[in-house]
Amino acid sequence: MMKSSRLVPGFMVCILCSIACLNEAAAREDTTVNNKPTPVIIFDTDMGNDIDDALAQVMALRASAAGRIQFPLVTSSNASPWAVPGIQAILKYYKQDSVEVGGCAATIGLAHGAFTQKIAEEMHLPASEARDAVKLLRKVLHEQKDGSVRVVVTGFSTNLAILLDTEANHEGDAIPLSGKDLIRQKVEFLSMMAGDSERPEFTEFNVKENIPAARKVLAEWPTPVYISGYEIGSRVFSRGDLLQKTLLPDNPVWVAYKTFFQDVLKDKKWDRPSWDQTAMLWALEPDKGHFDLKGPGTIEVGEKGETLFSENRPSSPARYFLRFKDSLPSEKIEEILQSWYAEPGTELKTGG
Ligand SMILES: [Ca+2]
Repeated sequence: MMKSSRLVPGFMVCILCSIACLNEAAAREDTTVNNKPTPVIIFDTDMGNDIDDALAQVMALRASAAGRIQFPLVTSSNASPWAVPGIQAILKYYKQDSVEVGGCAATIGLAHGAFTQKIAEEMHLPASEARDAVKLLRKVLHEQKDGSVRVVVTGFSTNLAILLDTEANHEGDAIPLSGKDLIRQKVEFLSMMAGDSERPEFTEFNVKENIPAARKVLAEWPTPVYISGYEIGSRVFSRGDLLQKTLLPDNPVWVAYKTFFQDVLKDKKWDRPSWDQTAMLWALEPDKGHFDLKGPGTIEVGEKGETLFSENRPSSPARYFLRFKDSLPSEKIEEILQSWYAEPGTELKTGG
């Protein structure tokens, strides 16, 4: 059952002001800054295993709709046949179904499809066995301006590890660069939800489900890598009662959110950590100072999937863990994230 408590009106006003500020800021930032190309977000997600991926996708869609980024591609690391149509259902609702979607290149790791199947079927989208994520990653990277792409991975590193190993003219694609050279040329940085910077012995889910892939990406990815560890997202919550007021009832993200809590978690408290959204926030606004950084350094993946940070042996390029700033504790990050989710017009649902 949905919680019946209502928001404090002042808090709601604050959120709605934040939404307005976000839209105004988007308009201001629409123009190219410092002659740098508009950032391009490529989102690689295990959509279907947890609900935070869906909210991270909403953030990219809203930034794209405001002209702040380009958003040409989502790839799945969840091998469920419902992952791709689930992602497409959200794109369709947000009227951005020209975004390409690639299916997981290998069947590795947990592949839940509970909420993705529901939202796909409601949108009359069929299951998909496509395994074309790496093919699409190469094609879309090749099409972008040099240094413009920010890759956000909020699931397993499966697709990115395979991409790293591709040769020039992979499967006859006529792209004259290896995967590693393509990344080096096109990608500004990688933002990952993975690991834990406070508990080196902890084996975080995204790493544990494909340890060799995470190890390969952290060792070989030829750009800076920023990691939002378990300890960041687990202190920042998405709130069911707030989402119910700020997402329209037919929004597949809201349908997915309800389905996840009712059918998967079977939990009556509809609040969930924001692991994936914090990684997306960093990719969307790296210059806004939302987080401090631990690093640069090396992050190695241990035998059981531990993420071992070493500041004394800096790698080139650098790896960083995000850290909370004293001036922006988890509650403040939570407010910032909520301002990204709310649909225009949802103030009508709040009753003032
Ligand atoms: Ca995820």
